[in-house]
Formats: sequence, C-alpha cells, structure tokens
Amino acid sequence: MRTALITGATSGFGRAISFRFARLGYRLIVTGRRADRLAELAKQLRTDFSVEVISLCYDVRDNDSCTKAVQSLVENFRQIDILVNNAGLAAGAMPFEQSDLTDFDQMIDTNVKGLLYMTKLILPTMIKQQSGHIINISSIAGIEVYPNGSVYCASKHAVNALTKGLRIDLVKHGIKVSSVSPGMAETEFSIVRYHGDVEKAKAVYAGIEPLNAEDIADAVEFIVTRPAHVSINDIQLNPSQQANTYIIQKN
Ligand code: NDP
Ligand code: 8X3
Repeated sequence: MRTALITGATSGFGRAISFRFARLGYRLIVTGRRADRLAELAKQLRTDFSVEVISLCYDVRDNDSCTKAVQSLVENFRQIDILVNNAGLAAGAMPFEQSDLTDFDQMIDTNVKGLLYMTKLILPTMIKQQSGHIINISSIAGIEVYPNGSVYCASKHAVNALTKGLRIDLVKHGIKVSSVSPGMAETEFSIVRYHGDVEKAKAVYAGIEPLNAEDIADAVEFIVTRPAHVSINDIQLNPSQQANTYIIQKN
C-alpha cells in the first residue's frame, strides 16, 4: 500500500487530492493549520474509504513544526511514497510598490520555503527506498508574470525551478518529480488573496467557468497512475475561457 503526504489538505486542491488518493486506496497523511477541518477530513476519509489516515496540524513556514510533525509519525506511516507540496497562497493583488511586506513574506515563506522544508524532511526515506514521487503544485503564475502579482509569480517561478532542479538531482535515486500548473480555479484561493473579502473573490470568476479542485485532482491522479517507466514533468491546465493570464473570454 502506498503512503502519501499532502500539504494544505484542509481546502481546495489539497482536500480534493486527499479524497482522490483515498479512492485509490492510499494510506494518507493530511496536513494544514486548521485543526477542526483536519479532524473532520480524516474522519470522513476513514468512514468513506476505510483507509488509514493521520492528520498533522502545523504551519509549513516553521521548520521546527514541520520536523516535529514528521518525527511524530508512527512506524507504518514513515515510508512516504508520494509528497504533494500543495500548501500555498497568494496574498494581495497590488502593484509591487503598494504591496505589503508581510504579504511578500507569507508567500515566499509558504510557497517556497515550506516546500523546501517538507521536501528536505521527506527525502531521506525516499532516497533510502530508492523510489518516490514529489508533486509540486505550481501555477500558470510560474510560467507567466501578470500585473499586481509579481511576488506570487516569483514564488511559483521558484517552484518550477525547484521542480526541475530536484528532478535532475533525484533521478539517480529513482525519484520522480512532477508539477501541476493550473490557471484560474475557484477554491478559497481568492478569498485568501483578498484577505477575506468574499465579494471581491467572487468577482474574479464572474463570467467564466473556472477550473475546480476536482480538475486538479484529475491531473494529479493521472500523474501518480502512470507506469513506473513514465514520469510526467508538468501538467498545465486552464479554464477553456482562459488563454493566458490576461486573455480571458468572459461571457
Ligand atoms: P485554498 O486556499 O483553497 O487552499 C490552500 C491550502 O493551503 C489550505 O489547505 C491551507 O490550509 C494551506 N496552507 C496555506 N498556508 C499554509 C501554511 N502556512 N501552512 C500549512 N498549510 C497552509 O487554495 P487552493 O487549493 O486553490 O491552492 C492550493 C495550491 O494551488 C496553492 O499552492 C496555490 O498557490 C496553487 N494554485 C491555485 C490556483 C487557483 O486559482 N486556485 C491556481 C494555480 C495554483 P490552512 O489554512 O488550514 O493552513
Ligand atoms: C493562481 C492562479 O491566475 O491567480 O495560481 O495566478 S493565478
């Protein structure tokens, strides 16, 4: 039985990926900061799919917390086959000069440093078993840069560079490294980006049918169900009405 650790499982893509992996029969470690949501998620996964689930509540920005969480894993959960680095966010959507430094810190610390901490912690067991799969949730923002998003885009460009660099360094250990790069998807992402302003968040998707979390779970399922000799480097997916970050055909 394969074991998967998913960061940011309390919402959006991470939650959908957790359900998809449970359907595939994986043993799961679901993580995030909201303890109530984690407890509810773990309960539902166990009930609906009869899979073993551990939930770990911590902030990926804090390496000590990441370390303690991973060290707390019981024996049969220690050998992780799949790490999904999904926890992430955009904070703010303003020109660089008007943006808040705390938003910059939050994006870089979560999207880049959190990914580094978790990858560094999980890698030793993958290297020991000479197999494993790291899937980084990147974004169209890792490929293109758009107005009022320079630091978020920079963080996702870093995710793409790390995905490529890890693939180079880890090929000798039989470890696959993939990414998924979605365009606009309606989750809690825009609510977080606009600091809780639900109306502003809703307006982002007005006039289009955005991607949803299941679409991203489809991509991740495709990646993890390929035969051993096939490694998917990246899957880019957009809503049909989105050509790139700025050409969006609204109804
Ligand atoms: P959501 O806001 O719905 O989910 C984000 C998840 O990340 C939550 O589970 C949240 O959990 C977790 N998270 C955020 N910060 C931290 C932290 N410091 N420590 C631990 N967990 C954290 O957004 P999405 O599902 O849309 O986003 C998931 C990923 O997909 C992100 O990396 C995002 O950048 C990327 N993405 C999103 C797109 C979109 O349009 N929605 C498109 C392309 C990429 P909690 O708050 O409980 O900690
Ligand atoms: C999230 C999608 O278009 O805001 O990564 O960059 S977008």
